[in-house]
Amino acid sequence: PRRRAHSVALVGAPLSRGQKRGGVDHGPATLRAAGLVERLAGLGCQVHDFGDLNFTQVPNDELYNNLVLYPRSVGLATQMLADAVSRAVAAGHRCVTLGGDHSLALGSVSGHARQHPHLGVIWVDAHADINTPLTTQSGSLHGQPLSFLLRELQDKVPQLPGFSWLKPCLSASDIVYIGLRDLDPAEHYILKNFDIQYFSMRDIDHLGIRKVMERTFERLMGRRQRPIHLSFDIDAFDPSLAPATGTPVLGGLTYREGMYITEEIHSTGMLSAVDMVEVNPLLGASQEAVKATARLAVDVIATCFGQTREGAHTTFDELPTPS
Ligand code: B3U
Ligand code: MN
Ligand code: MN
Repeated sequence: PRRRAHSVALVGAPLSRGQKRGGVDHGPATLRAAGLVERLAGLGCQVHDFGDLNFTQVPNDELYNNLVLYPRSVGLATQMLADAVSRAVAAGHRCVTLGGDHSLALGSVSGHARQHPHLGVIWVDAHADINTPLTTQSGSLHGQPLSFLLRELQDKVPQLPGFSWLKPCLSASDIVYIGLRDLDPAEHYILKNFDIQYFSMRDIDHLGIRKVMERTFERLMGRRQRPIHLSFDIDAFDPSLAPATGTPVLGGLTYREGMYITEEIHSTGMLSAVDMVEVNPLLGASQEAVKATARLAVDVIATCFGQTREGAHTTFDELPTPS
């Protein structure tokens, strides 16, 4: 018998104000042009493409604290995204958010948690994205979303203009990182001090990706099953595979490690929402580099929804017989 098809909602979130480089707002269009809808449909998914959200830049969006960029624009956009993700999940879809920069996770995780308060987050990234507005060196909000989402950090996070809608919805024990290799000192302090589980690239070298995934699920689902939110930053991959992104860092995931991560997550049956972020079509050295990055991102999403490296017999109920 065929596996029951997933119903997958696509929400485009062309957000770029969480960082400084232009072009990442074309991420959703780039992922669609790489054949995302067709690939998911080919896997037997029912695809509901909700199109792209229409984010407007808030006028006079001055720096917070002389440093943090576009707080009102990011706050408003992620509020809209939270509503869209919450609605999609409530309607029974698995929700895929197409970025856009990683500050969008403020909205996607918040909206997902509105429907599933006990979700667990797997954050695949070269970076920890857990600076507070008081520890950030870049001022970019894509390096900070998890500080706003974590309950344990709330007395360290100031109220930003545009963020009054946001309530922390995660505990430190609800997050596992995979792929880290570029942390700021304050981020390392937070991970250690709040006992947040992470598997750096060194840990992947040491343990192998199989043990990393076993320990990830033990941490998040050892006691009981829960919905999973996968927040996948394409810069987790090695820059040789994913060059078209804003902050590439040497020594990232191989293609096989990336596919293994998403195959295992699919196998849990608990994947409920996915973010695919930081694909920037203006940053590849060539059109080929951009296409390779987009194809890789589509492979990640397709694997989340059942594509396997051993193939699948979705189109055959029986073999043709000679007549
Ligand atoms: N940790 C640095 C760098 C960074 C974070 N996320 C990305 N880059 N993509 C920061 O800006 O907070
Ligand atoms: Mn990120
Ligand atoms: Mn990153």
